[in-house]
Amino acid sequence: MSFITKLRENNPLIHNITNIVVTNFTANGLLALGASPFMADSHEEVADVAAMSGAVLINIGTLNEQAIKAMLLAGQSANKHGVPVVLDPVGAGATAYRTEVTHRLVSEMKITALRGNVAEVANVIGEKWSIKGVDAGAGDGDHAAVAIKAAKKLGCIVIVTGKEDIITDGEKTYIAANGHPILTKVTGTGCLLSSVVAAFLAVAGDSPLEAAAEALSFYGVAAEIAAEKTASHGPGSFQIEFLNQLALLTPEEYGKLSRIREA
Ligand code: ATP
Ligand code: TZP
Ligand code: MG
Ligand code: MG
Repeated sequence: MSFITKLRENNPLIHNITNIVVTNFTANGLLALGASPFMADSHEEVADVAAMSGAVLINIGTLNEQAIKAMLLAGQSANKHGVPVVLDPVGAGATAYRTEVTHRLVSEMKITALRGNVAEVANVIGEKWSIKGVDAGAGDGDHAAVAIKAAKKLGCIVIVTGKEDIITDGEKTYIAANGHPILTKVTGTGCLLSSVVAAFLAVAGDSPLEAAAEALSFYGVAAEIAAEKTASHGPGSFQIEFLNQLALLTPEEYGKLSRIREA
């Protein structure tokens, strides 16, 4: 059975501590996919919410000290209860603060999967890669090499996205080639993707790397269909159609269009 089928059958609860830009889009994207989003960031409840969830998503897009404390409480509770944790290190490397907070998060909790653009992932492991705010800067290094190095260093799954997506645990590596450049014209498509990875990890069983790879590929196929359907319109129409396709894309159609390979 594909992971998307399991996800839609199980409707996993996904705890999100995310940024103020993408909260609504993330909740709608998870609902469309077949998961059950729960946005909760009060210190009083995050440990309880993490413990009852299928996975936890931590996203540092709009950081503040209150949020950091909530992230640590949620992540540590998830670790205690065997709940997978996904970290999206938005803008790591853009400011010293973001880099330091990311280092603190990865050292004070066990991350199941790290998902970012190549600049963010490189900066998490102390490698220099230019970054412009929350967007990956120019650079022509080897994305797979950065991902594999990060996975080995952090001891978790690492997902580096861009034109092609790299999904690796440091030993085995998948490359997902679906997707569309218009994704870069809608804010939060990276952030929603990290929550989608969390939803797939919630139903991954013993195969988290394969579930994460399917998450990337499924997301990319949905984007391709949405881009084709709204080709004569702009990013606004694409954003809505993309939500539609996250809900409508069948496992069969996904199977036909998926372009994923082992590196
Ligand atoms: P950034 O801020 O650098 O855009 P991000 O966090 O938004 O980073 P992306 O790397 O843009 O994340 O990835 C989000 C989605 O967009 C992924 O599914 C990825 O495959 C897709 N994507 C990004 N760039 C391209 C591209 N040039 N062609 C096809 N798909 C892309
Ligand atoms: N500023 C802080 S968080 C954020 C912006 C624009 C959203 C970033 O979303 P994504 O998915 O990384 O493009
Ligand atoms: Mg993007
Ligand atoms: Mg991002």
